Amino acid sequence: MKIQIQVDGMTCRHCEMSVEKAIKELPGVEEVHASHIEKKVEIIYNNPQLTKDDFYQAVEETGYIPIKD
Ligand SMILES: [Cu+2]
Repeated sequence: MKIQIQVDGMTCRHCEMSVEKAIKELPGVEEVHASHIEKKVEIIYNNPQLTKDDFYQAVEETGYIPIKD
């Protein structure tokens, strides 16, 4: 499964890594690519129980701002 979410507040590679690390801790997440320039996070995962809200929550816990659609 693949999903893309919008995240505000990232300004550099360090921010991207914080977001990537937080999302990678969710069960079944295989790959995370965050871009502060595009304000996007792409997630590849293999767990049908994960929802967008789980990703939003993981981002919020890092202090960044998910743009919920
Ligand atoms: Cu940063």
